Amino acid sequence: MTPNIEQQLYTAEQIQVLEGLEPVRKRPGMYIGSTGPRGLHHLVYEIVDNSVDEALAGYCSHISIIIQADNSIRVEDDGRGMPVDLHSKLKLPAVEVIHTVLHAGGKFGGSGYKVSGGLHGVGASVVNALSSKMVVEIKRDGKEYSQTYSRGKAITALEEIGETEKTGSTTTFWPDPEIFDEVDYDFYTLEHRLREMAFLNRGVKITLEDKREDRKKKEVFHYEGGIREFVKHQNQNKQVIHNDIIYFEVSKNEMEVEIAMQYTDRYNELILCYANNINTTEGGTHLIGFKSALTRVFNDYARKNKFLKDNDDPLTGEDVREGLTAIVSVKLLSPQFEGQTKSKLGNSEIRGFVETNTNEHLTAFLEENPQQARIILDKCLRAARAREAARKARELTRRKGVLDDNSLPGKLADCQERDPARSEIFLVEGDSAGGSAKQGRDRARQAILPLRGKILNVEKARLDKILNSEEIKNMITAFGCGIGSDFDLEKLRYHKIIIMTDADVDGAHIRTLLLTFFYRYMTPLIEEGHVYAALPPLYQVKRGKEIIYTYSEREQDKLMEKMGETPGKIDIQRYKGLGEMDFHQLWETTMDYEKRTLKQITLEDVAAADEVFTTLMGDKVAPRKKFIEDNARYANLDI
Ligand code: 0RA
Repeated sequence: MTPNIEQQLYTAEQIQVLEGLEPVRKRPGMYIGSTGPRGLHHLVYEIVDNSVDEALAGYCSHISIIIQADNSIRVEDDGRGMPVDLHSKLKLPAVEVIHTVLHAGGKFGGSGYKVSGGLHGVGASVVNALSSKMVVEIKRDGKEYSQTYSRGKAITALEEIGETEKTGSTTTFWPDPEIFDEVDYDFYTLEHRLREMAFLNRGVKITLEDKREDRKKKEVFHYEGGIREFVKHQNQNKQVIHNDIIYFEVSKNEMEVEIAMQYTDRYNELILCYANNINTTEGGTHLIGFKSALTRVFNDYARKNKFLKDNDDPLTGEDVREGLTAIVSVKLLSPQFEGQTKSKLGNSEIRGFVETNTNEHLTAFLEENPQQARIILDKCLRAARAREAARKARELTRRKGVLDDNSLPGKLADCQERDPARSEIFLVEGDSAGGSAKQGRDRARQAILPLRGKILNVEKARLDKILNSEEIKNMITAFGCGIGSDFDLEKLRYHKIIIMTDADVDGAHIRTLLLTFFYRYMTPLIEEGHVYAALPPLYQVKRGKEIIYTYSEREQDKLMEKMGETPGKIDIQRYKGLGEMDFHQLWETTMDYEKRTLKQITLEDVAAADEVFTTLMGDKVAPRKKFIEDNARYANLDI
């Protein structure tokens, strides 16, 4: 059957719509992940990525990012300037095609080695689609050009606006308030990613400046040492156990691997891996290659140099990674990203490439540096002995039933519900608040586990000791999903784990200890968003029969201001702890599904989290003091 004219027109129109940027505006999440803060910041990375590509091609040395007073973003580079010549088919300047046609990036020949790519090169056109306004200025061939776009379309032609000796590209964009929940950039989020970019692309100078009122600030990221300085940065608050950062870089067959590593006296490992500057948090072939090489090289060296006797068991992967900080960065032509969040590298050729080169260079390092090799090997052997002790401790506790879910701790007041998705558990500071919580709760769906005082700082203990801590054992049994390498999220008995501590320094400390434990030993709990902090009120304000609770100093100030307008006797109570509330008040203010505020704990970034936890929980005092001072003003708002 021949389609009628209406159908034909409809089809033609559809095709046109698909070529433009309408789909991006219709389903922004598909292109930038979300329309929340993450997506908003992602726009910046897309634009910066293009300038980084220009830097990697060897034409650009400085990239400047400015958060302007109106929350628009200006990205300037000193590269060749985007191409302005006419596209042969579309009869439009190349720069216009780059900004108004989806997937236009990389089509204009030339730079060749295209390595970066945020959500993989969707780039400038997507940012244009999601901006109420975008201005691109180009300096090249002695001239200066400008073109303005809005919501995916060019709204001016490309104009010549002057003459210049310089070259480069500048993009300014205003994220569309029709698309984004809130347009407010966070300096620290940008700072973190841009510093990372500067580490990963040594020599490129990236500056970030905040020009907003009361938030003025400027940072420069420029690392001639590249990822060596990245390792140094990650280890700055840790005790390193040997002097040199082990480093190598190999480029062959259109693949590139760069690795930097150094051991600390910690018990946990931090391996950050990247493919084309993208943080592959789910790992992949590069990580597998690196890990296999590591285990093999240390075992070979240990046997050969009699650190291990003939009948000793080999060192495990965990033994040789204890305390390791490493950056694994690969670059390749067509990266394949897999996994749930498209952050797992799939290219099989990379595995052998990384493995072979790590074997070769790490072996050479150990042979050339016997003293440092000895220090690292001693650490591996201690880890192996501790692993054996932990295995015994675990077996013991398992036999006693601590790690099974059929013997719940005595202190736990469990809920009746058996569906984890409908169940929650409150971890409550202190037995007295625990008592009120047990009385006030919704028995059907809320379980209570009181915690006595400070829990063990897992940052300073190995697994065998951790498994002997009463509070920690109670949590493991109550949650039901094991710990460390045995952890199984499927078995989690409550989908909400709610930390309820006093709104004071001790409360914050206990909360941090708990988060450290979850982060190190039950990471998926945080990754999957199961951990929350309850927000108890700071004040109760009574006037006549009216009772109002406030949850921050700011809220309290506002209320006082408002109440000041109408006279009457006001009675203010400041809560020092949860224990001062009776069970009814505790329910009403902090536990009632309808009225409470929960703050979900997210793990935006493993590297940043590792830094914070190390600073707050590790043993160097000066950086901790500085961190607390720097962040004191957020203490009541943020975790
Ligand atoms: C010349 C040719 C090509 C790109 C550029 C210059 C260029 C693009 C951008 C984007 C931001 N800053 C820039 N600086 C230069 C084409 C290269 C290709 O698409 O493969």
